[in-house]
Amino acid sequence: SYDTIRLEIADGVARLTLNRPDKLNSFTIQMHGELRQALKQVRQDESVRCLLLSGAGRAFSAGQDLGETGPGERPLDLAQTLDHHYNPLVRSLRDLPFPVVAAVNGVAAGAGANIALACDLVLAGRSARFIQAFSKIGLVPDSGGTWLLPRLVGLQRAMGLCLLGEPLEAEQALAWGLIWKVVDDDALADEASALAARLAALPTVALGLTKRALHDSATHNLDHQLNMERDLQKIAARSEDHAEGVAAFKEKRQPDFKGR
Ligand code: T3D
Repeated sequence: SYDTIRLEIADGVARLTLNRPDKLNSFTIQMHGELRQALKQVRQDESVRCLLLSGAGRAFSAGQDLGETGPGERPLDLAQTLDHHYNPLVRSLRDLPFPVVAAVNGVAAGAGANIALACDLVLAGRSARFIQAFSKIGLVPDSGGTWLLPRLVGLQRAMGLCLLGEPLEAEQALAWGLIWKVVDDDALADEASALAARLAALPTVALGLTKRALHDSATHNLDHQLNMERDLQKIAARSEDHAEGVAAFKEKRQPDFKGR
């Protein structure tokens, strides 16, 4: 079991909760270590068909724990922090072969914002705020923010968010296409669980490949992407769930997908 996170796996859904509510679920080295372990566990568990990431208490995450090292003791080489902790975390969320949902239950600041956005679908409570807090402390947005934000909201809005570091309210984030859906705060847990359960009942192989194709499209031209679709379709077509989907269609019944 873990100290700084919680992990529960049931009915095809892995629920991973950042659990340092007193410090707004900010990231420490210990939390990064536990997240690495948990994500490895989730990846190896063949029953898992969706990951749901959320935060305990009133925040999703306030990013790096700025108190972890005292003033003047901050590691001078933040490249190491990114190489060892944040970048592998973003990559492992991206590389999971099934959908990852973020339920943003409150403020998501700094790396906390960009890790939420690195998930495949982002659901937010109405009082959630997204803050590219980096500029306020003389840092550059990290955890993929400078790559993802221009793609999600366009260069001008990305620029404003990153340079000014002001909070973006959930409704505005939705209007700008940063996130999938906003729900009332007290409905977030149920809505997020329902979405995760729904995703976990879909054909997981196809969803995992779809996620990969959409994420990789950002760096491909059309020819490259057409070839990728061909290669992934070949894999999807060999899945049991494809056969089940077609059989269910022909028999006019609901499919029973197994995630294989
Ligand atoms: O190592 C590296 O730096 C590399 C990686 C960098 C990636 C990053 O994420 S850099 C960005 C780091 N994050 C921030 O700069 C955000 C700092 N926090 C805030 O701006 C505000 O706390 C929030 C806007 C997130 C929330 O504001 P509010 O008013 O709702 O809450 P609060 O009162 O500020 O915070 C509540 C408590 O959480 C408070 O502790 P206390 O006084 O009750 O004991 C506060 O100090 C603590 N807290 C909040 N954020 C952090 C934190 N403690 C440590 N680190 C934090 N990031």
